[in-house]
Amino acid sequence: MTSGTMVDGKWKTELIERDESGKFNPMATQFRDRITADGSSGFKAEAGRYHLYVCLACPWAQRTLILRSLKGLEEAIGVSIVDPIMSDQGWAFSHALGTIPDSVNHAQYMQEIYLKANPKYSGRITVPVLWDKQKGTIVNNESREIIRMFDTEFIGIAKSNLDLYPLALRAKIDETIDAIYMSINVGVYRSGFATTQKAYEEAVTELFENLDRWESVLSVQRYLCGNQLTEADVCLFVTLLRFDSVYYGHFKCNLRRIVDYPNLWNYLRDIYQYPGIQETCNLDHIKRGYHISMTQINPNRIVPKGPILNFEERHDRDRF
Ligand SMILES: N[C@@H](CCC(=O)N[C@@H](CS)C(=O)NCC(=O)O)C(=O)O
Repeated sequence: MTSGTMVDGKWKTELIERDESGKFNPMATQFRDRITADGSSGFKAEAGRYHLYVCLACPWAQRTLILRSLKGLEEAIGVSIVDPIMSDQGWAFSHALGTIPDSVNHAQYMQEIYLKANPKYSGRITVPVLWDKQKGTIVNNESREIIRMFDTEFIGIAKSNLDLYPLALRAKIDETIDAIYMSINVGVYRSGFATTQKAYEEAVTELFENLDRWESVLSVQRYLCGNQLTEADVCLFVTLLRFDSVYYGHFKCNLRRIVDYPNLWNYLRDIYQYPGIQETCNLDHIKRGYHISMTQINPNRIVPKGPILNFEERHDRDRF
């Protein structure tokens, strides 16, 4: 990957993290503050105060865009979209189709945002990033926590009262997000980034065991935690959306495609067709982002033409 890492505020180009057995292990993110409805955390939920930095190719970033859309937070929380092709300085802003330049910090590269928050920052320069315009710093760069804040803290600001973390299901939702994280959401990266046969086979086996398991859960209920859409579905959806177009070929996650799983494939289309979600999906950025940016996996940077998929085809999930 033409990617790099910050070390004490200096950009170093190097390979993505792997341990000595060839396994990929994502680094923990470092900005972990919380926005709260009452402001007790120092970051009060307010319209116009926060800004979101995303990449449309990135599944983690898409989670936050989906919550922003489903909750009706578009006017309250601004957004900038980086170029899907990573530059030799990491994520960059451009004027390419589907991008939105940085109207808040007027940065050229995402690394500038991290350095504004901490001039001595060491770590990866990732999206999504939630920026506080008032304090001039990063609130949080962990998608799972950002979606929770959007879902539960923007009371009276969010235009929709859709609740994706309902009280009665909270434990189940957290458990489900945990269960799909390493095995599926990171599992596809663990397969694709593995540098030994053993690490790859372990990851791909665990990935498909888990897809099989959720295929069976989805044969008796509409969504992962029952018959209502929750944050857990958003977390799985972003991986399923990219699966057949990117992870199947590029990351060698090729025991089966999502279209081969009747329940997962219908479930994927059900969520895609849920009002507000389709607008956050950009298959062009997704395909070019992965295939062009990850040159250690795809050195000639050729972007596959297919597969032909129709996410708008009628689904059968209203049977529940
Ligand atoms: N744990 C983070 C992961 C974010 C992440 O890894 N984003 C990727 C894009 S898909 C990224 O920005 N990678 C750049 C890099 O690692 O250099 C989250 O869920 O928000």
